[in-house]
Amino acid sequence: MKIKLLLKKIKQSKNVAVFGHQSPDGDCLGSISAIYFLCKNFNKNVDVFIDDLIPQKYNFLNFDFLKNDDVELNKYDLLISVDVASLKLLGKYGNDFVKHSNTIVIDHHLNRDLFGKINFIDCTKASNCEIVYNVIKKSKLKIDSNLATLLYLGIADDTGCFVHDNTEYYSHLIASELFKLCANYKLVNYNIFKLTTQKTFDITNKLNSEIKTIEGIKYIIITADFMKKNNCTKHDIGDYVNKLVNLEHTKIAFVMTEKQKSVFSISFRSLINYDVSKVAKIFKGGGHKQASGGEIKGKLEECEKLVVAECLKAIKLGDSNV
Ligand SMILES: [Mn+2]
Repeated sequence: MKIKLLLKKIKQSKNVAVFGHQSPDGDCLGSISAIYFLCKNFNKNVDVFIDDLIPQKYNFLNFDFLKNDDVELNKYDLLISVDVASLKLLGKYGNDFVKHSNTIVIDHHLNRDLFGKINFIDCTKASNCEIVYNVIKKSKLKIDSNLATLLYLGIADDTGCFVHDNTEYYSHLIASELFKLCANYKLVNYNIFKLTTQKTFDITNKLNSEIKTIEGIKYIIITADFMKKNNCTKHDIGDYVNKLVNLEHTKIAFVMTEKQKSVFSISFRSLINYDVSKVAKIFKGGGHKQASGGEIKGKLEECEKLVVAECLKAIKLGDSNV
């Protein structure tokens, strides 16, 4: 029923704007592309916005249609956000998005803001691309090999190539459908899960010596100074936090990165018993139980203390539930 309503809303509109989240990942890029092609197929004028640059590792696919310019959102009669857990992640588009009268949010995150006029949420899905796949199937848009590859990218990225605990039967089922539709899974798997740049390789070694341990927490703090000294960006840091959480004796891992003076973004990961989506929520973020992100402002030492304290609480809670 809800898919029908979504398709009807798109059909009824003329000019559609689609939005993804800052720090776009494969799921965001896959979902946003699929909705873009869907709108095109319905002969809509459609623009796609992300208030950020696309990480280099996704350059093996074509996202030329993405824009990040300042734009008057009132010229669109329908706004759709995909894979965006919190309004903040829409960046500069957030304010206008909430003010607009015709908005749809398509998402799969558990702890999230309901900032759309219509919220089309399915938290049982490991990736947003699984939801979008169902939408595309209902729409009768033919899934060609390019679209199959993009949808596969989303599922693979959000499930860590089917090894994260969010991976369900359903993720495999749709992936196998996409294989049948000639998704170029080898290209995706190589570029996302195997390939490492020399820079990331070198930075990883440096970061290894910066790891701090407090009880079951392992974390690193990446200051602007460190980034400058090593001439690196957040993209070069890559998915370091995913490796950190798998270091033995770790229950929760986080990476705190200074993105502006006294403003830190935090990526959290956890083992199955520990809920970092709640921790992220305390720091104005959101995400999944085992993978989430937030932000904190203030003096480094104080921020560090606060984040560690919340992680310790989450560990205590998780331990008591075992
Ligand atoms: Mn996602």
